Amino acid sequence: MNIEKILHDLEKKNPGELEYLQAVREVLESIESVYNENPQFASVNIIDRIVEPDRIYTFKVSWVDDTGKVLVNRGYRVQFNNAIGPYKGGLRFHPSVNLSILKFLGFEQIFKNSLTTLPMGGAKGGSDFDPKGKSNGEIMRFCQAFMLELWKIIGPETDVPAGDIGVGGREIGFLYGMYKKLARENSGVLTGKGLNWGGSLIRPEATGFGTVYFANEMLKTKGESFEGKTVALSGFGNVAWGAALKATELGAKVVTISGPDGYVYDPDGISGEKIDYLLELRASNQDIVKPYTDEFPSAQFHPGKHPWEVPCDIALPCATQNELDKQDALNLINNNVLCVAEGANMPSTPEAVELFLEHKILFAPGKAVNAGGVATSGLEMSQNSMKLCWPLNEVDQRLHQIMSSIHEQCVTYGTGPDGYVDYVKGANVAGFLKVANAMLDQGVI
Ligand code: NDP
Ligand code: 2IT
Repeated sequence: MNIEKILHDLEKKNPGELEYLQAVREVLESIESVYNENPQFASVNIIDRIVEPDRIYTFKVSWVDDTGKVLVNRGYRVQFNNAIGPYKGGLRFHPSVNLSILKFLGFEQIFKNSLTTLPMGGAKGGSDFDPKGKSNGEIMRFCQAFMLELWKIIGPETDVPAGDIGVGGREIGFLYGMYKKLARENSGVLTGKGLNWGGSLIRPEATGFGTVYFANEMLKTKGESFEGKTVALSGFGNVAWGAALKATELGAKVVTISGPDGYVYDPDGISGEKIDYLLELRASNQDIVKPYTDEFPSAQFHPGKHPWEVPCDIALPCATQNELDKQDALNLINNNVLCVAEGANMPSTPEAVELFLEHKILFAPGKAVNAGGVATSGLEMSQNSMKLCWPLNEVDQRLHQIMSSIHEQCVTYGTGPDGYVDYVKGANVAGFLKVANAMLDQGVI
């Protein structure tokens, strides 16, 4: 495999799609040797076929704001690969959304979903719509207008979207309501649904809980645990919230959260009523940083800074792509970080990842660490198909098992001669092999 040639050709075909090219490079570098050792893959050109999405839909979303103004956004769905199951992946509503970001997320989702052990293909979608500051009515009308197009290309056995940045339980409700009306069916077509209408217990917490379960498996390899550890988190959305809850439950102290404008450091720990307060702020669409530091004087706000300068044992980046750069990685390493586990998708830049691996830090990538979210979506799909609802411990136990299995797969394919586990390689190789073999079985289609 000639990685530089493949990337050069891809760049020519997809100019300026930096995040997509970054995600492809990482996977190709990890799988190079296993690909070369298995000539059957090259014989049917798996590489060119796996880096190209099956299809990309873009559509216009017209909607009316509260003042009567008519606005237009762009909607997308990237159906990347369905070799092992129906397309599956979240929807992101954020002004930064573009095709490069959705292609990187859809590409990552192929391997992540493969690792979950469940039959799900890879996809991603969303819009450049900015939910910040919008009223409930505006969010509802936007979601309905978005679904007016999306419903034509999704279905419980074809493509099953869910949430991501800017899309949580409320948005899934509005999207599902409109889908149901248009398609005239009550099926499991979206995951992350409300508990009263087909949702699964633990799905809201699953990505954050799974992140901590995975990090705990990593720590166990060094005879360590969360007990008594200091945790730095970024973001304070769906993923960071679940991670903060579980890390605290396991005896750690979470000392940071962050937003695009800086981070909050609370040396007393962010737990209990503080987390409830943060949730209230988020639900009311308010900025969380200023009110939090007003309410809890022990906390300090560090404008324009990343939380990775705070000394911690465990770092869980849970906000967005490329939020942890080379300097951040150096800060963490100099402060003797024990474990870095990515709750977000691709939050560490390639230079940061290289440093973690070079310094043999316990480091694992998003596609392994945060797979608990989509895995629990898969469990929601199973419950919908069976038309029943599993109790909380059944879902939690299955989530636990899945996270342990993903950890095992990473160890199997990522352990080097000196015993250091390269989780990036492990996750990419394990995720790739299953999908590539499925493509091989199914012929050139
Ligand atoms: P949310 O919208 O719930 O939260 C996102 C958080 O990240 C918010 O606190 C937001 O701050 C912060 N944030 C957004 N952009 C930036 C930025 N440029 N710099 C710093 N902080 C930022 O999203 P999720 O928690 O669902 O998603 C977070 C990450 O986890 C994403 O990478 C997503 O792809 C990934 N993920 C999500 C899963 C899920 O099930 N939801 C599953 C697996 C991965 P503010 O609100 O102030 O803008
Ligand atoms: O990035 C992700 O894995 C998600 N946003 C969750 C996808 C899903 O289908 O639950």
